[in-house]
Amino acid sequence: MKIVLHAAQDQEAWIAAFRRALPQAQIDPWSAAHAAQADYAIVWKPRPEILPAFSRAKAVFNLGAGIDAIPDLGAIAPGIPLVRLDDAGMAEQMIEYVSEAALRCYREVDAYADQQRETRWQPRPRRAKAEFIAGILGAGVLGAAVAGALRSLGFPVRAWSRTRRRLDGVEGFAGMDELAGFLTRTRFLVCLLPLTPGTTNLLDRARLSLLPHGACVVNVARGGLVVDADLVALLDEGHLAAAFLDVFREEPLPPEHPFWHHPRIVLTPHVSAVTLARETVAQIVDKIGRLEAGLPVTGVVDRERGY
Ligand code: NDP
Ligand code: OXD
Repeated sequence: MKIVLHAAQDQEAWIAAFRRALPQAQIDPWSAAHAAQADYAIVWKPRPEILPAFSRAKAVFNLGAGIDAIPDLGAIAPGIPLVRLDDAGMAEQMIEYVSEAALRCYREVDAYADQQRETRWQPRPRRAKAEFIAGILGAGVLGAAVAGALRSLGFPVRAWSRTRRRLDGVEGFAGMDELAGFLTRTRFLVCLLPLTPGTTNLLDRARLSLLPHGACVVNVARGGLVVDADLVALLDEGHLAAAFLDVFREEPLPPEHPFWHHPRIVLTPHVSAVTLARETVAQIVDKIGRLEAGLPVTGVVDRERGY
């Protein structure tokens, strides 16, 4: 079996890890000649000329959950499935990241930190948990996992998706018609949508303004989902209390970007859920085994929907 791997980062380490897991396979870095012979392709942030060369591959695997870094989905021949990571250890990491942010907002950790700086002893009124409604944009692999975790912390949870999802104990909202209703009562908003033409700039001033006064926003999906200037304006005006941002339109975030020094923004460098080598290699190897056996695999991207 011939596999070609092209990764914008850590390519040598990925090749070594797949060689260890599949010693019988020939695994090479991309070249036009290797690609033309490849049974499988494994890519991360491929350059545009890479993908059309996989003319006889049985599948192209993406070393991540989001496929927005693939410049042109049409560049992969129509009969070749594009398979993304589903979970592969990322759900647990997302749960940790979002739960920390939720508890930090709900328990007003930052307000107490301000009081400590002012040497001020002032218990704040206990907030009603029933009013701290968490809303997840996206009810897929990661959104559903985060929704379940926030439920088990005792928060009321709602989730918005393209098609209606039925998740245990979670109020479901679907489609553009129900987005305003979803946002108006959400005090803690988590964005876990893929970046597609249908979701780009979704969280603009008009939509973020629908959140109740004092709401917190977490973006762990992609920077292009949020209009940066609108988010900053609503934080400055006090409509939003805080934002937790892990993803940005441009990464690394340029040093002059206002997010860096905003007092109400907590910023991390795209680490909320990293691609874990062991879990990722195991998942892709398992899927190759299934495809070789003629069995279906999960995580096949629907190119029409774009995710
Ligand atoms: P899934 O494909 O499993 O879930 C996507 C969800 O978004 C689905 O519920 C889908 O609806 C919903 N959705 C898509 N388009 C729309 C739309 N136009 N309107 C309403 N809902 C929509 O993806 P994952 O949960 O695995 O991952 C989500 C995203 O998280 C990834 O695409 C990636 O960008 C990001 N990510 C970020 C990481 C990080 O480190 N920061 C790590 C991993 C992922 P439906 O259920 O109807 O299909
Ligand atoms: C992903 C990511 O999409 O790392 O997997 O952001």
